[in-house]
Amino acid sequence: MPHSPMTELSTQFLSRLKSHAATVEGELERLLSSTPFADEIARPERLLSAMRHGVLNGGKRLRPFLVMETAALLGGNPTAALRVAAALECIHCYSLVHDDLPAMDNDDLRRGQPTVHIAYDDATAILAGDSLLTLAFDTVAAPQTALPDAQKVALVLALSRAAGLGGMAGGQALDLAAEVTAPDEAGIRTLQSMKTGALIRFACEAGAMIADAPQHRHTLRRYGETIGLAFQLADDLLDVTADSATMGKATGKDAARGKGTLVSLHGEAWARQTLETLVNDACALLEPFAGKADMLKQTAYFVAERRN
Ligand code: GRG
Repeated sequence: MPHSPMTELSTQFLSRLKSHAATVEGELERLLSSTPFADEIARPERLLSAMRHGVLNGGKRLRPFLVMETAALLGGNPTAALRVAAALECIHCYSLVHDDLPAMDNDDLRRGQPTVHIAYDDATAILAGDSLLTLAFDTVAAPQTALPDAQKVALVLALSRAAGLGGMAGGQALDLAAEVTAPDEAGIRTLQSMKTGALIRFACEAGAMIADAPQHRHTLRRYGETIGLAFQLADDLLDVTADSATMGKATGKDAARGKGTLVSLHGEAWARQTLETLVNDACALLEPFAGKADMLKQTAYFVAERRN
């Protein structure tokens, strides 16, 4: 990427990504402990174990990183950001657990390990996903999330819109329909912006919401949309070029199913050129924050260049 503002990831970025992931995993451990929360009756052992399998199993923790970094950029409360970050990861993990089910993508491997329905069973995987989705909203709304109620309601609303009918779940429905009738380019872009883009966009907007900085919400939303596009394009490229051992999941599935992607429409060279443009666009959006946004600029590059 010769025109990109950076040609390699700094060790500071990589260690920050790792340390945020560890912090989020600590919070997820607490959320998924065997002790019931107030007003819960009991936590069934097998269901809890399946949820833990679906969540505490590696993963880049990119979405939590974006929540924490965008909040930090604007001086948001880091503890509240951590709670929202963990909530978002619960929704991401639920989507992976359900996506892997036989009725959807029918995958045996995720993050290099057996998928939840393989390690447990289909019904338990469905319930694990359901419970993770609910746990996300519990986490934002709970008293431990130290934000004014109005901010929590706004976050719950934005998260609902990103995850539901008009966001990720709707995008998954369009994706399933695309296996029957191939969408045109506009259709592919819409389904991808919903299925993958919506949660990434929320992750970035959430920082402005946590920091109560509405004047920056639009910029971070556009940054999120831009890196969301880059994330999906990189994913489509990896589906063609990477092996399943590196990815920790099956690859080559889009082509095997004849599923149209922007890479199959325009080719790998176009995809790589577009990725470079998207990274530059994302970094340009962050220019007003100057050096304070270096981590987020590097994130754009990381998303485009990722190997798994
Ligand atoms: C079942 C409602 C429902 C939605 C499923 C997210 C999703 C929608 C399906 C996953 C299929 C897929 C491979 C989508 C491409 C992009 C994507 C979400 C990849 C996985 O995200 P990463 O790379 O995964 O951030 P890790 O494991 O690092 O968290």
